[in-house]
Amino acid sequence: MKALEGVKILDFTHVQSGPTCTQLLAWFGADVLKVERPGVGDATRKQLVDVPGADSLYFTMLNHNKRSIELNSKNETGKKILTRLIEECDVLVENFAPGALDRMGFSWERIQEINPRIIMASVKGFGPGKYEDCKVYENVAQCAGGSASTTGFRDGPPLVTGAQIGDSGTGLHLALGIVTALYHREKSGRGQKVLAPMQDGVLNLCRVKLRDQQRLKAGPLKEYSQYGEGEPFGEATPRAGNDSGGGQPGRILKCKGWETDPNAYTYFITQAAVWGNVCDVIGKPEWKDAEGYAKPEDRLDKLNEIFGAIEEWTMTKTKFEVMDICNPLNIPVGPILSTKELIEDEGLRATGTIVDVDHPERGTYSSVGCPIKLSDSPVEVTRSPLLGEHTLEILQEVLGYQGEELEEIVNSGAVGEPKRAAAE
Ligand code: CAO
Repeated sequence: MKALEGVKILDFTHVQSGPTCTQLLAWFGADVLKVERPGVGDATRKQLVDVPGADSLYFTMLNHNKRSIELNSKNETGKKILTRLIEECDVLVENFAPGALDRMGFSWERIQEINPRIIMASVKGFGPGKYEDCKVYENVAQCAGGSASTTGFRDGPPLVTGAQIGDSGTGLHLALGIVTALYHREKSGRGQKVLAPMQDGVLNLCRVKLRDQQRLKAGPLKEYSQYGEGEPFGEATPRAGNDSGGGQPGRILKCKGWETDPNAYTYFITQAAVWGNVCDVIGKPEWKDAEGYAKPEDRLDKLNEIFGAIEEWTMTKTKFEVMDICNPLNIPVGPILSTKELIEDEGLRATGTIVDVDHPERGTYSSVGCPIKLSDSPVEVTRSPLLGEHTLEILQEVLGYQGEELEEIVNSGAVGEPKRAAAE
């Protein structure tokens, strides 16, 4: 039995943030019923298409283990079916633009009236306030949540990150809110509204940058490279390049092959506790006890020289050799792994974090599996549904429609053209 077996999710999500949340719930065993506009579906199905005619990787990689029902939630029959789905489901998850659900006629008050036990979980760009009505995408959230202003180099513009912290990060926050509300319902008997604004989610992930914002009042941030370089601090936490956030100096350094391989780099932390080991490894044993080098605070104005010397050594080794040499010495290092290396990684494949999935339209593709491992609820990744693949199944099995009533629904156009043929 899977952890969330028996939990039914009315999945009204689209694009990335909401779908990552419901995909996690599906992986943990929930029955996720993805409601999609007839004939159109989630817009990502046809975005960034690589195999003509097939659902895109954008869609397939965010919608595993779900069932798809085509439903026009704006016509009368569609609204009737949606009402039945709300009655049957434990959770409604949505990430429409602000107000879209109300415009369909399904306000939180109405939803509660239909099913007082239901949990309604929403991703929005911003929480209540002056921006609450804005539509928001990933990079907007990264910019509004403190990530962009603190990412990049001091002498360059703000940068967005490759990690989708606005979308997938908020999906994670929302999933936690949902399971917490499900746990609460066990005691209260009632559902509740769960809101995960993307700005707030990004800000939560930028917590240490707000720590530094407040530390500025006490003087310059000494662990930032700019302190050692004599550059003054402004009013806000600056962009820290590749400095590490925890107070131990760290940098990204070139490794053997960097001239041709854009990922032949390693992260290298000169942790104070293993300074002696660092000096030995790079062939500078004299720095261990030398005046101006022995104590961490004395090294702050020499970080460029020190990392320069370390880099002369790392450039003689591959990033993996650096790892093999430094790890046993407790020197924290990490190879910069490319997406190609990750997708081929045997270790990640063995744990199911990278999986191969078969798809009837596109053949086999690789995906990121479930990154969270429950010992008693293992995850089996199954392919994403085709548009409306389970419309009839859901109408019959979940909602109990049969005979004439089912025929009427199918003929009403509320559940999509192809299904009419299938029913006949
Ligand atoms: N049947 C009938 N109508 C449907 C439907 C269905 N099954 N599913 C959706 N619709 C309608 C909606 O009701 C809405 O209609 P109205 O505009 O008349 O209210 C319309 O389709 C468009 O929905 P939307 O406004 O959510 O979509 P959009 O493309 O205009 O905006 C996005 C997309 C992501 C910017 C917006 O949904 C949003 O801000 N969401 C919240 C934040 C978020 O999750 N952002 C990240 C997305 S991932 O990058």
